[in-house]
Amino acid sequence: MRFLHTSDWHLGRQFHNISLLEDQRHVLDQLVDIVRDRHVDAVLVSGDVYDRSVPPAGAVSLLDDVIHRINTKLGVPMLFIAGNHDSAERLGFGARALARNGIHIMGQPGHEPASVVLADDTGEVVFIGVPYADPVTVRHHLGVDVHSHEEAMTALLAQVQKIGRRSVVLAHCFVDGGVESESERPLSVGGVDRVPASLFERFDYAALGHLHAPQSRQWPHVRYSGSLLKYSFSEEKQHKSVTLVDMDAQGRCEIEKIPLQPRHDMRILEGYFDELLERGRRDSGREDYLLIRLLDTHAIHEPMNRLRDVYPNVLHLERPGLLRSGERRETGRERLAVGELPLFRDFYRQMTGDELQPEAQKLVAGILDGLHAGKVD
Ligand SMILES: [Mn+2]
Repeated sequence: MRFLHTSDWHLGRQFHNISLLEDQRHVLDQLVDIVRDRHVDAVLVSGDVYDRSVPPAGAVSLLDDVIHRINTKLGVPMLFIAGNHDSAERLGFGARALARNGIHIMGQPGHEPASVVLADDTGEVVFIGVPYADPVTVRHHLGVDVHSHEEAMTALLAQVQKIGRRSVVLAHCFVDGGVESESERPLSVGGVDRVPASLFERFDYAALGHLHAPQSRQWPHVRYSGSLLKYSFSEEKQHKSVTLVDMDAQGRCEIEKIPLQPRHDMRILEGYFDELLERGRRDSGREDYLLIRLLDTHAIHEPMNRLRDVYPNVLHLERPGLLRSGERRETGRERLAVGELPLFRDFYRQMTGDELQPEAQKLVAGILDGLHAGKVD
């Protein structure tokens, strides 16, 4: 049995007010190619299919298109569970009807976890779907007294009795010790959202979702595929991929990470303004989504617009050079290392090409004093 483990598509996500839909389409095209070229038997999506409980229309059409290409055209079954970003009810629309065509959407926690049996020439594999559910929801659905995510997941998995054949579990949760990224929405406040990896040991493969960095926990078969794209600058150094799993007749898994090539990479650039403008003219990744950290200690007029002349997708600008070091708690003006008069001198120089003369400096200093004393409007 060969299946493709993916998760955290987050269709419809915005990043710094930019829609990532075309970036998502770009990697999903690659995913469809992988399914076809590698003769995949099933595609798994372990939650956070959409970014929001009410996804934008474009995200719904994109999912519809991907399902059409993978399932209708290539005839490959797809299995989905809901993540903490999905609305279980909305994701689950038409699930019973779609299941007849090999689209298995396991949105809501039931009395027993939903399961799907797929077979190949070495026998059957049961896929068990444990959609995201917080302790309150599990209490409600199962009538058990659980308070932590660990107790909730334990209760859900306790419903899975003897399996007696090869098994794969799909779950959306935070396994203890996992590496976090900034783009994950915490499942609860205060760290009680962790579940131990040992809960998944007895399955032949655990296809996990929630953490956006690809990683395995404790055993190679308890694994996060990671998100389709980088969804925060904290993921700058990650390599996004989908996980191809080859399961043999005994349930042993061979794992291959297949990299995805983003339409725009996400990078952090650090340096001096003039140097970055210069570098940008030769940079083949000019179109990447960038966070730029300027080290200059003087004020620069309209740095964002000027940087965007060479790097059109600068999404965020930081000016550590203008901030006092080691005083991170201060906010706004208090944090500026450079006084107002020197800032104005920098501005004047950039606007006129001349230095502000001593006489004019005195005038500006007087106005600034007046402002601080509340005498000038
Ligand atoms: Mn996610």
